[in-house]
Amino acid sequence: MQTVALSERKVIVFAGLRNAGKSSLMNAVADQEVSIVSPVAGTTTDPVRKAMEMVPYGPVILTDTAGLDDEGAVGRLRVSSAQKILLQADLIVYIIDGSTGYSKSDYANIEIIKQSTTPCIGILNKADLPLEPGSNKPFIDHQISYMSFNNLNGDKNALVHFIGTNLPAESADTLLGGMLKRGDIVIMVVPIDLGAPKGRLIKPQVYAIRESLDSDAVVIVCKDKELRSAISRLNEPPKLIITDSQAVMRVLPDVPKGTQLTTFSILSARFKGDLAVMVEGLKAISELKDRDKILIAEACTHHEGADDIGRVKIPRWLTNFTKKDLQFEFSRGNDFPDDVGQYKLIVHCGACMLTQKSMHNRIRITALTGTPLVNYGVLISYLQGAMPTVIEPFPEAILAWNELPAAAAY
Ligand SMILES: Nc1nc2c(ncn2[C@@H]2O[C@H](COP(=O)(O)OP(=O)(O)OP(=O)(O)O)[C@@H](O)[C@H]2O)c(=O)[nH]1
Ligand code: SF4
Ligand SMILES: [Mg+2]
Repeated sequence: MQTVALSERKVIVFAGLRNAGKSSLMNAVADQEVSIVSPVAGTTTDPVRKAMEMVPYGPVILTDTAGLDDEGAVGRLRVSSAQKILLQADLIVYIIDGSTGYSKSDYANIEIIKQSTTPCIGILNKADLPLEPGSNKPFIDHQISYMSFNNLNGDKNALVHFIGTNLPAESADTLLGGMLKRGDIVIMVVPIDLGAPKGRLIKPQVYAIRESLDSDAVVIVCKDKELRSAISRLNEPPKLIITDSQAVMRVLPDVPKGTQLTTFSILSARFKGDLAVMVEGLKAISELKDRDKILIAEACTHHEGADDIGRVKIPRWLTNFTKKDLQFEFSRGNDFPDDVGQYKLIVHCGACMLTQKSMHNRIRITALTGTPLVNYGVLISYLQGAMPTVIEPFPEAILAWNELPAAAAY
């Protein structure tokens, strides 16, 4: 059976107040007891996730959350965690207990969700019980499409259909986004050094190979020291060379005239994030001062090697480049801080484990505070002097580069 990476699945989040029936609904969609259901308010504390194929709507991750009205010091932490999960949603299913009616807090939550960019649908739950008149008001007032349901004998197929048909359409974007056509030759440079994961390729490399094959392009994969020999055996120059960021300067002298060059990280910045925003973020580097705080954000946890890219190399390179006494802080996994405004620069990882939606939300939160954001690849190419060569295939990034102040554009 083909497995689908978690980051490629649509994230459906069940949200609402305590006891609304969020866990019961998630179980109804999953058709199994994934999350604990009980009459005790506040049963679900940490998010509960279930990956499934929602036939015929595609691969999804169902996510149950703590009630948005949880109380006390720990309760408030749960609410904050649930709110972070909402930011990652491709679709929010907001549940109101129709037997008790909506509360002010339901109304306010739906108002906030409606102002965000995340699609939301409603469920008026416990429809087997007498419904409180006007329970649907928050949905009606905010033009949220909703259905009534009950977990005792409600039609589960109708529930799945309602959710499935409201999932946002597949993003048309891909890593290579129309860069290749039939017969083009693309060379991928994949250094197999100590930093490379044992026995496998990283996700952007795998996706780039697959997308090139889908475009009927010819793919050659080699290490940096074999690049010159690979090119010399071709009858025509390759259309595109994609390299690991850390090998870009070794690759650059071998790139034939007329061949485009970019890096896997630049492609990820464009696919998962916003390449122009990240190029614009480079302007912060020439403005950094002693004791400025910089956040290095990694979207997953992994074992930290002695020369870890995020923990060790990037702080070292940035310090050497700026010659400033910078203060580095680190975040991992879901722990992206709320108060990003305190940082002079955010350096984000390639986000291969994040959904496009989650990364866009991080960019949006950061942009609201005016904090510059770059990713590892954009930063590394910049520090190595490979800009703007590696962004030349992307006009929106070149435009951003041309608008950088002179001090930042080398
Ligand atoms: N009558 C009726 N009871 C329901 C229905 N859905 C859920 N319940 C009951 O409502 C209570 C709360 O259900 P949960 O699914 O645990 O609610 P929740 O929103 O996950 O609650 P927390 O995890 O505490 O935030 C349980 O006793 C369920 O059996 C329904 O459609 N009809
Ligand atoms: S790029 Fe980010 S999400 Fe991907 S493996 Fe590295 S730290 Fe994890
Ligand atoms: Mg629950």
